[in-house]
Amino acid sequence: MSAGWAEVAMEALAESTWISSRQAADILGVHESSVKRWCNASRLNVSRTSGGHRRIQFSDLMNFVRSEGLECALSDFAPDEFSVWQAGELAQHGDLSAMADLFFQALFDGDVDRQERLLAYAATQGSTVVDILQYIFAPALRRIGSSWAASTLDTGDEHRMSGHILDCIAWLRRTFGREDEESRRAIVGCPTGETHTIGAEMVRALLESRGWRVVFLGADTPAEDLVHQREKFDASLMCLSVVPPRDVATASRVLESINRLDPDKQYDIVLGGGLRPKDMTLLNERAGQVVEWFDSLPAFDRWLAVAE
Ligand code: B12
Repeated sequence: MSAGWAEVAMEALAESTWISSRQAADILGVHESSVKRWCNASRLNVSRTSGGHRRIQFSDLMNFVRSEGLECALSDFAPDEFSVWQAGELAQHGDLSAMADLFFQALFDGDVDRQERLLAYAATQGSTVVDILQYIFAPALRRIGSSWAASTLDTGDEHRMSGHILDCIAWLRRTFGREDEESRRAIVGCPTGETHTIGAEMVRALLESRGWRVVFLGADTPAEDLVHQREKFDASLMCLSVVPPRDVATASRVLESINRLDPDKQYDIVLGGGLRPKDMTLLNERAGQVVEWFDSLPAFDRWLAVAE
């Protein structure tokens, strides 16, 4: 009885790993006619659906890649190429949740090569820098925070995994950052007392991927220095990250100081992090000017596209 159940389960598993000749061609980066030729020549195992379409077992395709010495981005992910391929298929349709789960596991395992390979693969499947920041890194950070709060990750894991994310942001910057001759300049940092720098690092990577030159000031920067560096580099944008437990009081203090130090300012100030819309209404009333605020990087990216 149980052997029968196992057989059915194995068959169901095998069934779910069949791919079409078109999908095999996409995986290998070749024309579908090549795949059909390899099937017809019995070099690649193939079955037919009742409608006569070719179906290839994913594992047969990977064995074929290895035995023929072909290039294929997925072979670097052995032995779970199939999960990565499935995550990539979803990513192509704008759903990065499966890729985010694989990435979180690679963070937990401390597998730096795999972290970068997953990001590179997501990019080949159409994910942009903004997608990666918002739908892979941000959920991973939230999951790190909640797992740490629930004691399923210890402080060492939290620090180590956050460190990996910072390294991955640096990798994104190296891979996708560009600086044009006429690059606009932005100051990016965190106000006094703020030591959560990852939101600001994400903003830096996003701006650099759009060709901005970023003057990065990092954690805990007094308002005087924000204003001084802005002036020194003639930046047209100042981006500040304010993350809980820092709140509207921190944001309000830094804006009031900037207003006092630089009453005639001609540049945009943009805030992001943990503030809520009602905090922003309060802040804008106090600051006597409209300060832009974003709790998501795609929204900031859309604002930049209009502002540029
Ligand atoms: C990594 C981390 C740390 C690291 C930071 C390392 C570093 N270099 O940044 C360290 C270990 C230093 C740390 C310290 C602390 N942390 Co901490 N930390 C985190 C964690 C896991 C990630 C934070 C993060 O990077 N978020 C950045 C991004 C991903 O999230 P975001 O803020 O939502 O931002 C999004 C948008 O708003 C936007 N954005 C962000 N900034 C900006 C800026 C601009 C201009 C724009 C346009 C957009 C934008 O981009 C993001 C993606 O969409 C969070 C968990 C979590 N839920 O976030 C806890 C968390 C924020 N930390 C917390 C706490 C309590 C602390 C400490 C007080 C712990 C302690 N007892 O010492 C200290 C505080 C330090 C301080 N003085 O401020 C709490 C806050 C709880 C609360 N509501 O008050 C959290 C939520 C963890 C938890 N579950 O309890 N932390």
